[in-house]
Amino acid sequence: MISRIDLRGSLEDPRDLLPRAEFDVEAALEKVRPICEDVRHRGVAALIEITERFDGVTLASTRVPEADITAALETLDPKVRAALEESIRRARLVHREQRRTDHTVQVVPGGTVTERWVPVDRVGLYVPGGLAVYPSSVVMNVVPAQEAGVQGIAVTSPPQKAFGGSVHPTILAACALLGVTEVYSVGGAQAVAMFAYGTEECRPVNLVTGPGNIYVAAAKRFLKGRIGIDAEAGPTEIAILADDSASPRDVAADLISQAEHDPMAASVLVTDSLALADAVETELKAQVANTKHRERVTEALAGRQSGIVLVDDVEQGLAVVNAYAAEHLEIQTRDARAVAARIRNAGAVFIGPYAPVSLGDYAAGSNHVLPTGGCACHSSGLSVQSFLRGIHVVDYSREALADVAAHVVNLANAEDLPGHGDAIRARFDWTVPNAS
Ligand code: HSO
Ligand code: ZN
Repeated sequence: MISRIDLRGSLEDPRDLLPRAEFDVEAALEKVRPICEDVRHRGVAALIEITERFDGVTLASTRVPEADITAALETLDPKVRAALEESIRRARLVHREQRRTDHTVQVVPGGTVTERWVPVDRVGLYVPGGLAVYPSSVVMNVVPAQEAGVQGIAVTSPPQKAFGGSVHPTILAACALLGVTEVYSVGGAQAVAMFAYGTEECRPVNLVTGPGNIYVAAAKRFLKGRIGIDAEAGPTEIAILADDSASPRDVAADLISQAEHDPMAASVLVTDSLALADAVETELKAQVANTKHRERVTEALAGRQSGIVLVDDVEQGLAVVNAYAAEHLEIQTRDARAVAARIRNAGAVFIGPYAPVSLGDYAAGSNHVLPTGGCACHSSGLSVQSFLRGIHVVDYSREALADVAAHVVNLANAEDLPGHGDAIRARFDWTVPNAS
């Protein structure tokens, strides 16, 4: 059901010993390039043809009528509506606080540099379809964009055959709750191309965010530069660092919860307790048999990307999880807060027995669009900051420039760029010496 990796006594770098799922974005690029080019040159006509081919849906228009978005909210199950509203409220609470304020530093009297935070003008948010429906991802993309002050927000999601070729009504309802009125029923690489190049029906955007399949990731890689991107999201991952104080039932349930996303999802338990490892395996067998998506859960747990890693102690466990840099990391040990404080690499950390990843997926207030595939060692999850640019604003008086003029001229000459120095000297009637 799940393999074991015994690192007890091992002095090797754990990075080489922890397998990850194959997620070859480079290989998918080949397929994605002609799709992007086609959308670039033929716009909506290309999108309609590609959608017919891949989704088996004939679109009259790529844009979802605003009336359909409002109607979806009217028919939304009140329980789901209340849950989405709570999820939005909590996410807003957290994300509102992330907004950085402009900051001015006085470098010298009369000379200041201000960092001014400005939202991008227009963003395209990708909400995956595929094996599940993700209204929660609408929340996780839209809330930080709105809190950043982004004016133009467009959402796209794959068309669903079961819903007349439109976007899933729960996704539309989530858009309605958030006040998003621009929604497209386009998925895959073609959706990213639509956002990047623009079409007759969709103005181009500056930034595309949100997780998707490998073709979405490949299109992001291909179009990066023309557009900004958040990350190339890969299959989801959960790592749990646990000792013998953890509940095998809860640990197993959490491993299954993320395996449920995708046969390629990774569920990794790192523990110094053989008893816990054995008990979790027993629990997994029992719980997987009763879980709805047991086929893909079994495939994910049995895959080479998942496993139970045995370590000597929590100390070695910390080294392992820091090397792995999981998208989601749960700490289920004694003194979990102190252990969590020593985590350096993770998309999000969940402390103790009552902070499972599914809480973060829906309603902790944190964001669930997080770095996968080890990218947590250099990148962060989605936040308000993802939608802002910091612009340096330089404001110097004549006196402040005079004060530093000779240094600029000398550095310019040292770089053999005397024109740079002359731009300073001209302002002082060439009186600043041009010593070389
Ligand atoms: N665990 C996923 C997010 C999600 N889970 C959405 C349920 N719905 C990636 O962080
Ligand atoms: Zn999840």
